[in-house]
Amino acid sequence: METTELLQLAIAIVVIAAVLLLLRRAGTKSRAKSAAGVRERLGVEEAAPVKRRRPIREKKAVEEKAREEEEEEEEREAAREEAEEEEVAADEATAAAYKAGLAKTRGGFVARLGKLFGKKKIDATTVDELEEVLFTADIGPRAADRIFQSVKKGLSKDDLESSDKIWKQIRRTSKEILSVDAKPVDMAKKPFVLLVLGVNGVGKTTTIGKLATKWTDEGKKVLLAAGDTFRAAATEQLEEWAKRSGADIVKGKPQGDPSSVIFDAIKKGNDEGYDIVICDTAGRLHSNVGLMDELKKLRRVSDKAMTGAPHETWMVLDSTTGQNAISQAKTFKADMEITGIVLTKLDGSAKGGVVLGICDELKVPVRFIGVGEKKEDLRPFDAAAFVEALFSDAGSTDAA
Ligand SMILES: Nc1nc2c(ncn2[C@@H]2O[C@H](COP(=O)(O)OP(=O)(O)O)[C@@H](O)[C@H]2O)c(=O)[nH]1
Ligand SMILES: [Mg+2]
Repeated sequence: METTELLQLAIAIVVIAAVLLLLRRAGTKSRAKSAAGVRERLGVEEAAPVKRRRPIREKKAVEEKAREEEEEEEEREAAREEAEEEEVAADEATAAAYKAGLAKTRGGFVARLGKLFGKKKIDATTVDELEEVLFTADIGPRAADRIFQSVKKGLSKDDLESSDKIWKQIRRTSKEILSVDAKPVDMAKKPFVLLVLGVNGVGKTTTIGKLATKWTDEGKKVLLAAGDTFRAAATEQLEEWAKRSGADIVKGKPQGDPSSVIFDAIKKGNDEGYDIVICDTAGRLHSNVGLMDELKKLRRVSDKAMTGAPHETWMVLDSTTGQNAISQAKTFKADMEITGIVLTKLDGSAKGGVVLGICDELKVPVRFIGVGEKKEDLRPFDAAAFVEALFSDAGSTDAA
């Protein structure tokens, strides 16, 4: 073949290829057009291509999820608010119980202080009178002096002219005195063994009954040990509390050995999976040397029944006895390890300020306060709530 022929052939091929290409393109376009035409005629919208359908579904799912999360967050918020309201209500109940329990004490030395600072002009004689009121207030001489010095030395001359400033200082120092540095009660041991002691009639058995009620209500398995075998009535009284609270009890023979009752109770507590064993004890007068020996023996026997027991030893003090309660606590503490104080009968006492003296002189934490004879009349001690309630009628109520 000649070159010209070859060239012509090549051109023809290119032209044919170009024509074929053009024809294919036109075909696709007209197919699309006809489909659009049919849709148009039928009045239907073009369905979203498969590729685009998924993002919309995903978008919807994301929106749905966001809405669900928002609703969940709203629910959580509502629950939080409810819990906070309950907390406030619980605090209000505590504050009310403290306030009622300290009414008589407020009528005592706090009212006298109120009269002092209610005067139009506070001057040097007011400060002298403050000293007198504090020292005769059943709060113990050390606590009285500490509060007095904090006012006299801690405030400037100008501040001393303001009753609000003086009240604030009294509040602040009282709270400092009451905030005894102590480890919180560790009830993790099983059983947790609590020994309760104190002189006759201070409220040991009643306090044990209230504690048993509180702890059984919390779902704990509680066992009481009737360690006061000197008086038959004491065991009956504890039995009554056991029945009322749903706790179990280990009793001894009348006039029997208290340490054998406590030994048996701790053993039973250990063997039968009790959470708490509370041991009641007899409390003849603290001047009775025999009692101290007896109590020391109880501690030794407890440790034999379960190494490390008792885990806490609480002394019960009757606030109506005022400074006598401080001297009782001092005598006991000289001989025994005391890890906590329960101060009873605040409701009937004008001498509730004694708790200041107890905390200041003994440096033992007050664990609970008794504000009545009923099972619910036992409150965990709270220094801030105590100070608030004690001085609630007086001057500025700003927290110290
Ligand atoms: N008003 C009041 N009375 C209490 C309180 N605690 C105990 N009592 C009463 O004090 C009396 C002696 O209590 P009790 O538990 O038998 O003292 P115990 O001898 O130490 O065991 C009883 O009449 C109790 O009802 C309290 O917090 N407030
Ligand atoms: Mg008793």
